[in-house]
Amino acid sequence: MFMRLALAALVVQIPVLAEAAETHVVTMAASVYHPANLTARVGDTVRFVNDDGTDHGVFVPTVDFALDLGTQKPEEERELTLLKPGTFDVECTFHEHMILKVEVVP
Ligand SMILES: [Cu+2]
Repeated sequence: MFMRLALAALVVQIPVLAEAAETHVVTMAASVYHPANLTARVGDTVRFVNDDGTDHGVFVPTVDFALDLGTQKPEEERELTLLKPGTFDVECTFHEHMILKVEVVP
């Protein structure tokens, strides 16, 4: 009986222990990022999917998070792993109105 309870406790704990990093999909379509705001955890990945008929980009001007994933052609995907907490903006190098706000929590 005790053994069975102990096993049950183990099974219940597994989902907590296995809280794995997530992949958040952000699409580029009709020249907007969707969603436009994203909250994610350190270790998560953001996958940018160009579902549009035109080129887009992922450019981060925010100090300490700066990067440029380059030109993303229609149907191309790029991934960005979130390495530290904080907030930063993603802009498209081709369309200045395209903005994604990302909050990375510990
Ligand atoms: Cu764009």
